[in-house]
Amino acid sequence: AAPRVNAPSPQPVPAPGAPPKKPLPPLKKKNAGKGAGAGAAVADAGAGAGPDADVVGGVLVAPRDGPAALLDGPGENGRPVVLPTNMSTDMKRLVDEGWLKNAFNQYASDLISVRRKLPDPRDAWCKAPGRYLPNADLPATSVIVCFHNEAWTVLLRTVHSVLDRSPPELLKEIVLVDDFSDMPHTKRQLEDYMAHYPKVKIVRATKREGLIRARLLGARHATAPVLTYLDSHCECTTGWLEPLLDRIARDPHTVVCPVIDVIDDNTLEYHWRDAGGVNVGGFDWNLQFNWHSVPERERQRHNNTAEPVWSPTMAGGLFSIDKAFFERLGTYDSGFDIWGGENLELSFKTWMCGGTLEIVPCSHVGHIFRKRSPYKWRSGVNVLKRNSVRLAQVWLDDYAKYYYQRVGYDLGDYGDVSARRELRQKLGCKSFQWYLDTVYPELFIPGEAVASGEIANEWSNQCVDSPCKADDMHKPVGLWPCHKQGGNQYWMLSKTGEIRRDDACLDFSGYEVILYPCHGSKGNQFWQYNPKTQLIQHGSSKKCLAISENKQKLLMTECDRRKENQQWKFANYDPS
Ligand code: UD2
Ligand code: MN
Repeated sequence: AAPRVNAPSPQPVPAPGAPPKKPLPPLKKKNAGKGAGAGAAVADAGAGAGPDADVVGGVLVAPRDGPAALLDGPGENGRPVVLPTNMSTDMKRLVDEGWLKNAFNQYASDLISVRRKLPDPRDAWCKAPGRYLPNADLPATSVIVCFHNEAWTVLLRTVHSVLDRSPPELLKEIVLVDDFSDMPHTKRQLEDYMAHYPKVKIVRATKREGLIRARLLGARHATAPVLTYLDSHCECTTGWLEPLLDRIARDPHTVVCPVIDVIDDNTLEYHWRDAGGVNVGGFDWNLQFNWHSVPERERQRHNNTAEPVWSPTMAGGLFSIDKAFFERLGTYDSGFDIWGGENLELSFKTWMCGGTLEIVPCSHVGHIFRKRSPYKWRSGVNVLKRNSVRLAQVWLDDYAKYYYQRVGYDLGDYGDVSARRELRQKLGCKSFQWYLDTVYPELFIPGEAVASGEIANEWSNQCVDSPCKADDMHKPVGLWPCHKQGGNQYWMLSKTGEIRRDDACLDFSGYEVILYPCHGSKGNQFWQYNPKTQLIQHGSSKKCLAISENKQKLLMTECDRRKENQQWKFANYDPS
């Protein structure tokens, strides 16, 4: 089950078996003139792959050049597909089935050409003559796409967008790695279809490997000097590849990511952000990836917002890397299972072992972000935690403890990491301290906190509780029976008086206590804890944090040290 939104969770985050979803960076819609559905294609069920599609060997093959009829088809130019509200029961059933299997609107996707046109989201800076080395001087790449039970049209659209929008001399091959799918179309039908595209190789895992080992399998079949990884629900836009390869040609220690645009999970609309809105990657002490705006010190290194920017981490799915450099870095930890953590592993070691990680605003690739994971994970193991513990054990040095605090110091069985430690040793990589100081100085370090752990009210046995996801921002903070497992009940009191977890701060502006991104200027986010009276007093309002009579709600009230509903134990208080 997906983690609940807006409700406090009794479990420490991340919830086992369900990948916490990345908060999406705020979007700027650029396709003009589109209010509620205006300009959207209202598709009818008969649209299919278009009138001019060829049938080859019983399989629909997309036409070579988008015929005029397709230019205005559903979803063309990245427009949204809006299904009619008065669907027949049969259609509704199909739509529901599509959502169930894929966690996106497969029905809508099936109406869109697998070779639809997209807007060109590039900044003018990107198109200046001579901006990149000539193609003849760029390395060719193998594009590796791993999938486990991907929807047919979505997978094809990924492949076609690569074939159609990559200069042939730069695209050596597409390696499709089937991670032991069982959807019928992933078998013979896929082979028959791809037989018409000689650049596409299909590699099959003989058991479920998970995306990390599937990517390694793909790399073993790749023959180009550069590897480019994409998820199986992507669409590449015009000119996406050259700016990536250009960076690697200039320095093969540079690992590059395109800007990841959002393909709407419901309408498949292509949303893109301009160069000024580009974000870079970070992480929090749950070892979860997150997005940030480009920090000031990085902005100052550039004359134009379209220039490649340094990023502390990558989202994980979409990047290019020099194959030899990837191998020198020891590729991925093959002990990582199914999903998660590999993005931070590669990010940390790229920086710590002599490379650079960049986001290239001239390269845009769309991705369908899903709100839940549609496929099966391993049962009985918290795969993500296991991966994260391996990551922490090898790369975080003394900082690993901040992650362990979050999981209540319960590391579980994480296998053997000695070979990965030797690798780090052998490569002579820098310390995590160096990484934090040099690459990610913005990160809040829990060690600088005055108090940390749960904020418990003994009278009610309730603790302050929130998953602190992007969805929880600007909403009231919750309560939940204290569970002593960290996670959603792990808070820190910073030296400057914030009560925070990572980038989320307790904030009071006169109505309710809400979560708000930390702004660092005290005001509504300034709290004082008195361990003697156990009062938590708010700076600007002078009110105190309390629990309602029915023990269900947090509220702010006139301070009174005799009232049990205002007394809090903030764990590990140490003002020194
Ligand atoms: C993000 C990344 C994803 C990966 C993940 C962390 C982006 C846009 N996406 O999550 O690439 O780095 O974070 O691990 O940056 N797959 C398999 N076998 C499996 C599970 C997944 O082949 O057992 C495939 C899946 O079909 C997809 C890819 O791996 O093509 C990534 O999986 P996802 O789309 O569920 O991950 P996502 O985008 O939530
Ligand atoms: Mn994905």
